[in-house]
Amino acid sequence: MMDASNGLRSFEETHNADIKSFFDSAPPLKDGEDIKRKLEEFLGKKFSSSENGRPCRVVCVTSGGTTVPLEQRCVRYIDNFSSGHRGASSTEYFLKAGYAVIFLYRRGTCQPYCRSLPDDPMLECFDVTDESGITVLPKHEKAVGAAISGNRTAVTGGTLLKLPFTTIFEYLQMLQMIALSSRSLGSNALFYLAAAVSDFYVPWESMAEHKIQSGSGPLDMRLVQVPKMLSVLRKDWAPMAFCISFKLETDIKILLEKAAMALKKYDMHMVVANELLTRKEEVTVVTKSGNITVQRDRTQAGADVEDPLVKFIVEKHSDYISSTS
Ligand code: 9Z3
Repeated sequence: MMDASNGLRSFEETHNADIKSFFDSAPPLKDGEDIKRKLEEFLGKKFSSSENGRPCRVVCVTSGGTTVPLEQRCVRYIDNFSSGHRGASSTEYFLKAGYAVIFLYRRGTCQPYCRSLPDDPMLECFDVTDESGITVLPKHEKAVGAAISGNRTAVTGGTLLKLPFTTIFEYLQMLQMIALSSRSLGSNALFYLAAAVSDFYVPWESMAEHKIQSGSGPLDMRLVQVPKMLSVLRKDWAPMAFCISFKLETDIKILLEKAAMALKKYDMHMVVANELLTRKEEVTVVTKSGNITVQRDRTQAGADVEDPLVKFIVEKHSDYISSTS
């Protein structure tokens, strides 16, 4: 739609058009129907259950980085550093706090309850016995036991739903699906957007179909900006949900300023600001009423910054629920 007064499109109209064109041209999710069914089943249980008379709270934790394919039959893609540690550990703390968690994670990144396992657990934690059976090596017994039982209790208990993505196209379509399905939870829904989302992408229709050939000299490629979905998540997809986004910078001097801008621009309830090198030690939670620095407990070996961070968020989410009911 055009602005009748000067024939120019407003910022909002352009933004909405960018979002529409992103979704219209994205390759449809291969297992979209299956994901929808899993979500409905998972959330269906949450609507009907309430603990201690309190309606069930559901958090969508996003985790790991999105890829940007360079070819439709993808051989090469742009990626980012995110390990998924933040999302996986936060998921454990949200489950501990009584939340049901939709863990939207990048395939192959860190998983809840598996953080104390070595890189290749199958090969490093197990051994073959004389009778051709498999045994857990004593030094890994505790970690393997905790991983299996933690994961099983949450998944089979119906409090953890894991949904994997790889590309930016999959991630944003799945986020939209989750947000729309969780609308009816109102303020009991929480979005904790820790995934490192690509800022630029190659639109599907302008992407080479086949593997780009190396013989054709230097590669010129136009990447366009990924439309920011945070404002549409807040305004349209799940307007009652409590929304927390993350801001990552490598230059500490601009971090808080950028986080404050995101808070305002996308109308987030909180923005968690973190710097690449210190992200496991401390974060700053930026809110409309001020900034709070959260640090991991350095007196305790192996303590996570996500422990006090999630406790703080749960408290603020409770205040929000009370203020909206
Ligand atoms: C974060 O800032 C996360 O805390 C990290 C976690 C990705 C740094 P790891 O996975 O690291 O534990 O290795 N995530 C958000 C980054 C992001 O893409 N934010 C967007 C932006 O900065 C806003 S949605 O523009």
